[in-house]
Amino acid sequence: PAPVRRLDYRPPAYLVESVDLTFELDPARTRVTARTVLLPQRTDGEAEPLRLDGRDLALESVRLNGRELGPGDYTLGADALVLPPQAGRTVLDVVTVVEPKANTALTGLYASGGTLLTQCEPEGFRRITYYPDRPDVLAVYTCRLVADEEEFPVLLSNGDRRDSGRLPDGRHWVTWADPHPKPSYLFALVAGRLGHIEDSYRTRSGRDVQVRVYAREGALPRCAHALGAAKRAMAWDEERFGLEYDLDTYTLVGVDDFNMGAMENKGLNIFNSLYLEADPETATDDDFAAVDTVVAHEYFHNWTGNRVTCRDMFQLSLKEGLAVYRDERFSGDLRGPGVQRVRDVRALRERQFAEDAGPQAHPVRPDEYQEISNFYTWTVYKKGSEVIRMLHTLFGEEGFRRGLRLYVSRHDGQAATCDQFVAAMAEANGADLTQFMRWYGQAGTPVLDVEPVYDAAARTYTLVVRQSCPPTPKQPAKEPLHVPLAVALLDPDGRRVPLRLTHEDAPSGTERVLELRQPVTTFTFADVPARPVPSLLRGFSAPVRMRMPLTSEERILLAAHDDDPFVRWESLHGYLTELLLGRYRAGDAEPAPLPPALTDALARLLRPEEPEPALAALMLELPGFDTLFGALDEVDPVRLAEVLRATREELARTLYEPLLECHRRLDDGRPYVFDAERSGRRALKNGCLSYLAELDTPEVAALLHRQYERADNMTDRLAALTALADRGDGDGVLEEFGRRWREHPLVLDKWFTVHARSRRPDALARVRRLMDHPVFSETNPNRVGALIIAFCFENPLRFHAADGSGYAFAAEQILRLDAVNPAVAARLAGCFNSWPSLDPSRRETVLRTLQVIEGSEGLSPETSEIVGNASV
Ligand code: B3K
Ligand code: ZN
Repeated sequence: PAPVRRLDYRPPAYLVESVDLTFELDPARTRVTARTVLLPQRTDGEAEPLRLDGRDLALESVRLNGRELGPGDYTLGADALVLPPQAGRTVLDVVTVVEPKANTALTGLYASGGTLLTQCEPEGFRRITYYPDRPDVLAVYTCRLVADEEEFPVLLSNGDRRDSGRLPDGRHWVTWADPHPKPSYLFALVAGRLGHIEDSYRTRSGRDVQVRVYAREGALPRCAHALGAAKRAMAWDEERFGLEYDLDTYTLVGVDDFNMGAMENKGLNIFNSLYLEADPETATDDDFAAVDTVVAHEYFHNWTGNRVTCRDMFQLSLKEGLAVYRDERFSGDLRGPGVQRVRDVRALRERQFAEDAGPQAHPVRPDEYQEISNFYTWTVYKKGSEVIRMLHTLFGEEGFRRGLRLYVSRHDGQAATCDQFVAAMAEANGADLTQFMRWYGQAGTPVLDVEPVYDAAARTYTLVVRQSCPPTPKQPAKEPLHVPLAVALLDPDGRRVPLRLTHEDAPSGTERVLELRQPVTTFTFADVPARPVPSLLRGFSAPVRMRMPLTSEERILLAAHDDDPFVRWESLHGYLTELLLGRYRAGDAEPAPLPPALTDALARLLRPEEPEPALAALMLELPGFDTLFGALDEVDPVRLAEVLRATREELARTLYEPLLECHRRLDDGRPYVFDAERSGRRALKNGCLSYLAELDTPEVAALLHRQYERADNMTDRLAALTALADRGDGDGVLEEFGRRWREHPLVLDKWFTVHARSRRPDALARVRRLMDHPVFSETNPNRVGALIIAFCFENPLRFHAADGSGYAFAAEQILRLDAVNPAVAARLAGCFNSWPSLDPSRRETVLRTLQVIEGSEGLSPETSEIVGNASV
């Protein structure tokens, strides 16, 4: 199919004044009656045909301005209903029938257990009725839901509840009205037998908002944390940006079958239950934190996404990058900004950098797509957030806030573009961001090569910074970017040096944001009494790879003394990365012993004096497989995984006593509470446990089993289970966990994943067996994610097995799942994106596998696009 191109954008030929929907809900056959009032837009020349999007709909009837139309009056295609041009205000009544129960793609109207619900972003509304399904058509909606009262006591839609009543046949109805004009992708309904918990929130201007969380009755006791998160997010957005909620009710609903994490439908946010349910017994600290982040993310969309929406789907990062930026800041305020920053940077570098270096690389604002649902990517979300963070770095808190306020007030009620967002930022700060806009258009991860020169006689310190960016698909050549580079210089004792550039009269501050615009930029600092240690890219001030010659001593100094948490982490991480890459490159040669300076630095993290255990836990972790993989060519992934494992074991042996001691000290028996301090201590404690599990001593075995048995919370229990899973003595515990949680799919997912990631030689055989487990279901994205996707993405050792069994498994599952849920199959198909960096023999196997998938009949457009890009 021909791709959709950003530059082909044309304003809509018809706008919509209002939409009135009636749903006669039935899991097998739901009738949808839609009255749409349309207004033609072209005053110049001829009016255009009235084209309404629609997919997989049974059309029952069409009336145009009250007159019933026959098949001769319109054209009905596979993806549109086209009527002749209309000159004036047009009232269209369309009746369609859809089959929610048969809809396993989980887009449009579908069933999750006994609940009926919709997912419309990006193009699900066209699977409900014929409509101009594009984000720049904003309309006011009313929605009447009619359903059996027994089966569907709760009937929800956007906006405020207006009216309700009973019908003589046992059905009841509820009418909802949403006063805020919205694009169709923000429409939603939920119908089911659900309970709720609630609280109220008083906005800054004194309005009371009912905040409710709906879920299955049995899940309600686990929803209190999400309800609290919603209120925290509401308060945060008022405090930070002066943005208040705008309806009388704010409703969150959790469902078990959902393609993504959640969806920001106006006033009716719908969540994958994974991001709504959390209690100490069933959820880990990371799960609790994820609930905070995802709830806040959807809430923040109310202004950045809903009140101001996107002109077209190419502008997706306008709302997603911004909502991610806002949820990261929110989470940073909850758990400590430094720790949050390191976690966010780590995720970006492991996932987005890989995406940007592979066959699916695309700009933050893509230029073309075949399937927009494939563009909810790390790049659009996470790199998009980094681009916005750079604006914050350039303008500071106040300047950024001014820019955001201007953007929101100027475009409230509109469908906007990335250009308009950046224009508001520029205008509010009197800045020229023309060059900065390239961050939106240019794919690939830029590289900064930094060359430091210290001149002792002149007491100057010079940084020569060269920027470049590797070619990406369809973008062979790149232009220089506008890059903020945050720097400080440390003296040999780790103290910051006052900064004065040679052309300045006096020093100002000890931390600066330097701005790069040219391919090569030189900064010379004056009055530098001794060779300093540079602390560069502080806070990860730009999403780049930085190469800088630092000695091991300098890295250790930064890791110990820098006051920037990112630089502390990065210095050690860089050191460990070099070490591991060196060991991999050395092949079979006996590795040099670990340098004592490094093991001492790691040991220091385990001492009681370490001020931030959460950061220490992050610093203690070895670089992930994907980070190392991304730095190599012609990789043998099995050998790389083995280097990682062997180094972990060696570290555990070297640091045995300090690891045990740190674990003992932090295992303080206090009852579980989820907060930043306690979860940080648990992270460090369990980091120690995970290293120790590499060793086969009776002491370690006892420790693991004791923690598993005595844990009063899932964080500690899962840590012990994970550590035991690769060991000979782990089987009993694995079995116990599976039995204990067999009624609880979200917890069983953790168990599936432990099996999927296991280093054991029979990991794939066990994954296959678990696909027959009564709780596993190929129609549930969480189950598939926990077992099949986890194996293909997170078990490099077994996925890349030399006999090709992992690749064959992936291909078989992609084809099977594609018929069930193309979005899930397309996600899984991404497991082959890394093939260009594999060794020649695996490369060949992957290419052959991709060809087989590509050549299969009836492949969905979603999966075709991913596989097609990968095999070019
Ligand atoms: N905006 C939704 C994305 C839904 C896309 C489904 N294919 C979730 C979010 O980012 O908030
Ligand atoms: Zn979002």
